[in-house]
Amino acid sequence: MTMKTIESAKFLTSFCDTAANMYRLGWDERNGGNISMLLDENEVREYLDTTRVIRKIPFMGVKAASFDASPLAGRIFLVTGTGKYFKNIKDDPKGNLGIVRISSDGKCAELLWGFTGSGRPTSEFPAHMMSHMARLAVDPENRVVMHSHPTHLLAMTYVHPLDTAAFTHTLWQMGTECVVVFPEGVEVLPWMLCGTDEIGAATAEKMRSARLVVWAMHGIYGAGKTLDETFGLIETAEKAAEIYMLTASLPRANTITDAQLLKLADFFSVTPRPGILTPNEEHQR
Ligand code: 2HA
Ligand code: ZN
Repeated sequence: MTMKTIESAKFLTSFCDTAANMYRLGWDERNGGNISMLLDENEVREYLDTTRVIRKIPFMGVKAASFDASPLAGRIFLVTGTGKYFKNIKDDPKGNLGIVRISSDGKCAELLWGFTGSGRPTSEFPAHMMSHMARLAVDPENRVVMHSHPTHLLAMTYVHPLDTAAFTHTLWQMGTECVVVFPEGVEVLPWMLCGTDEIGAATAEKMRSARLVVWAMHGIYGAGKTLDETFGLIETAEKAAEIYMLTASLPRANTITDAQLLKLADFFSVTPRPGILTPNEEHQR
């Protein structure tokens, strides 16, 4: 049986297009950011002999005792490489991306395609795998985890209180669609050392209640069913943060009130995260 060339696979071309868009928007300077996407095994088999493992790659930055990817054993992911630049992904997918399967003992990644030379998955692979496990537990259709450094969200973490309720409330106020796009709000983590299983576990814990997790003074994690959903979530939060940064130092003459945000949620049939909006309150925060 002749196989189709993987470079033409929709899952690969849309992944490359998404990375190119993220780069274009300035979210992924140098080797900043990383994406992982759960693939459908039957679809992968149209392009690859999945019995052929190129090499086995141990997970980096994790303590074997506290990191267990075995719930994902056998699952196949398309993932960006460590040290690779988003700028270069579209022109050289095979050198910058890899398709890996989580080994049956959950201890390493089996390379099926890509990472030419000695490439390996992103340093944030533990955070990605833990986030996939957390999201799959609440949404079996979740496939994408995405990390990047969107400029205005990052700026906002330097000047805005970092608690989840206050951060969410401000973002919801900064654009009419925000409460509809991410009604569960955004979770916020304090600054932590990246690339470790500690930040991975903390991110995954927050991912149980939200698809967006802000890493203070670093960036954001997003999760969703598709590349478009996940990209769109980050894009919407980033746009709101941009409006905030454009207006935070100016006297606020107008705002969207809590009553109006509740009206929006009601009209679009979404349930805003409890504890953030106060009916009848004219928030001018
Ligand atoms: O992959 O963004 O957080 C580079 C990063 C690490
Ligand atoms: Zn980062």
